Amino acid sequence: MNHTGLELGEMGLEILRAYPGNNGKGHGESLPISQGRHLKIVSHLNGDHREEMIKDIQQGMTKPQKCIPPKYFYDARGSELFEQICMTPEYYPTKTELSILDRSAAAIMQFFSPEGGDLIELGSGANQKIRKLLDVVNPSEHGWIRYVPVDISQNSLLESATELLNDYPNLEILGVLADFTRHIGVLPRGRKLITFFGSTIGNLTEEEAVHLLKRIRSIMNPGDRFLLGMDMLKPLDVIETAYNDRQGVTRDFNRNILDHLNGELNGNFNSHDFDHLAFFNPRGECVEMHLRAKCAVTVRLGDLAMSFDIRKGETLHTEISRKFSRESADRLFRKAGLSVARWFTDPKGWFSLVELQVKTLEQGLMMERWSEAI
Ligand code: AVJ
Repeated sequence: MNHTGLELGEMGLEILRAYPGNNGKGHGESLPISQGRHLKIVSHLNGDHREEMIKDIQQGMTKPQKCIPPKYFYDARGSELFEQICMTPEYYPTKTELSILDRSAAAIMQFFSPEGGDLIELGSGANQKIRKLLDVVNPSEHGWIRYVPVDISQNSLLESATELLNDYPNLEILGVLADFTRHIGVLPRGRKLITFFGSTIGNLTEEEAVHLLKRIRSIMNPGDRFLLGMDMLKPLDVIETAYNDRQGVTRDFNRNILDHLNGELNGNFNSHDFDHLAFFNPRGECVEMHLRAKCAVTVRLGDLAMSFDIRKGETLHTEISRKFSRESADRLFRKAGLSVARWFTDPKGWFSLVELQVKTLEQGLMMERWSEAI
C-alpha cells in the first residue's frame, strides 16, 4: 500500500542487501536489486529475527518475573495502537516533544548550513518529527541534506520514505533496514546529525542505554551532533495517567503483544485473560507495564515446543519507561563519553531534547580534574 500515489518504479527505488560475507564476519557486499535516483534502501537484516524472538521469549518466560521485551509491541497493529496512544489527551510525551521541536527546530537545523550532511533518524516512525525539522529549512537547501531513516520494518520504512519524497522533492533518502540496538556500525560515517526521538531510550535499562550510547558515540566525529529525546520526572499522577488512558488504548497496546506472539510463534494466549497494569516505580524512576493474569493460565507456544504456567495474579512484565532527571541524564552521558552541547525543553520541563557531542579530550581531562578536586 502506498498512500502517496507514487509508483515505486516511477520514483526509482533501489534496494541494496548487505549480507555477511562467506567468512561470516565482514560487512558483506551490497547487491543492487533495482536502480533508481532519489531513494535507496539498504537492508542489514539477515532474517535471524525469528530465532532472536524465540530466544528472547524463551528466556523471558522462564525468569522468576516473567517478561517480554517491549520491542515486540511493534507489529503492524501495535504500531497503529502506539500512534493512537500519542493522540490520547493523557499521553503528553509526543505532544510535548513536538512543541519543543516547534521552538528549537531552526536552531537544531543550523547544523546543515552551509556544510550539509546526513540527518539520521533511529527508529523512524510517522515522519511527524522529521517534518518539523525539514520545514524550517528552505526547500532549495533540502538538497544539502540526506535523510537516513533507520527502521526494522521494510513496509513502514518504504511508506514513510515515499511520503516524504513526495513532499520534499529535493531531499535525498537512504533508508536503512536495521535493528539499531544491534547495527549501529552500519550507519554512514560522514558529517551527521543523528536523532533518536520519543524517549525510546527510556525502554532500556541503565546498562543497555550506556551500551547503545557508547555505540552511537563510536561512530561520531567531533563536529557531529546527536539529538536525544528524553521524558523527564514530573508529578506522578501525570505520569501514571499517561499510561492508563481512559479510552483503554494503552491497555489494548499492552495486550496486543500477546496477539503478536500468538501470530509469530503459534501460541494460544488469550490476551483478555490479562489486565493492563501500569504504575510508577519510584526506586527505578520508571513506569512499569505488566499484564496480570485474571485466572490461572497455561499457555502453549507451539514453535517453542513449550508450555508456561501463569498463576492467577502473576504478571508478565512488558515494559519499563524511564523518567529522567538532569542528574540521571547527565550521569548517562558521562558514562557514555558524551557531553551536552545544548539542552532544549518545554516551559514545564516535562520533556527534553538534548543535543550531544562526543566529549573532547580536554573536556574529559577537565572532568577528571574536577572530580579529583571534590
Ligand atoms: C515509545 C517507548 C517511548 O515508553 O512511553 C507508550 C511506549 N508505552 N505507552 C513510552 C509506550 C506505553 C513509549 N515509547
